Amino acid sequence: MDFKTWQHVFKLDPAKEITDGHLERICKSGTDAILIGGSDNVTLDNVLHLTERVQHYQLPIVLEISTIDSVAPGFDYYFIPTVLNSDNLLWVKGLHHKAIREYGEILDWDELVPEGYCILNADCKAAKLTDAQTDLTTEDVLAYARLAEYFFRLPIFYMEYSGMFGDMELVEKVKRVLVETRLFYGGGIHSVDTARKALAFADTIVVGNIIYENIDKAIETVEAVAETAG
Ligand code: 1GP
Repeated sequence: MDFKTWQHVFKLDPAKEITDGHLERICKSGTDAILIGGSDNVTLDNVLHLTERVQHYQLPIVLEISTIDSVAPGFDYYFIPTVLNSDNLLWVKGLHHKAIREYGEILDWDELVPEGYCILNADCKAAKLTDAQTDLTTEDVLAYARLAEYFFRLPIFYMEYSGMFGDMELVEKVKRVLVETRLFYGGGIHSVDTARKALAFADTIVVGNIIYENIDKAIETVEAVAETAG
């Protein structure tokens, strides 16, 4: 199992309700992995509860860490965002420093995967929470991508449009400047068509909200992967 081969990931929010039936459909959909993460009301309790339910299925499970208090053992990977377009150092390296100060001795560094986030939707919760500077030109975004690839050597550059479908021309341009760093795209994928468009340029697409709004449409997004592979 290697996250570098994943093309499609469902992001489940531990603060949101999902029925057993819907969870089963998500986990048996053919997606490559389940990512557990959210922006608010993420607690150790709801993370553990959701994780336990997902563990019934033979799928890689990732915890995307948003608060130190809700970190639990037993995941295949821990994705750790560093928000490249935030001027608030807490979200760039402050929380990371705090966590390493506390758990540095016992961490399994091979399980930790840093993600260079570039948050591009000013209205999303993550942008507000992290004071992200979302008013960016193409050159700004390309520079963040190169910063991730060549300066910080991050394994993932994550274009985060959470809640809206992003600028695919920009996604294409970013993909062209990345070599080793994987391009993750998330935001507003709510059909096979939007999944297909994003997957034309991104290495990995992340599908979130639609799971809770229209389960059939969410499941349909996985079809885009089969098409690319074929
Ligand atoms: C959120 O990038 C993910 O962190 C997915 O976005 O919820 O808009 O699908 P959506």
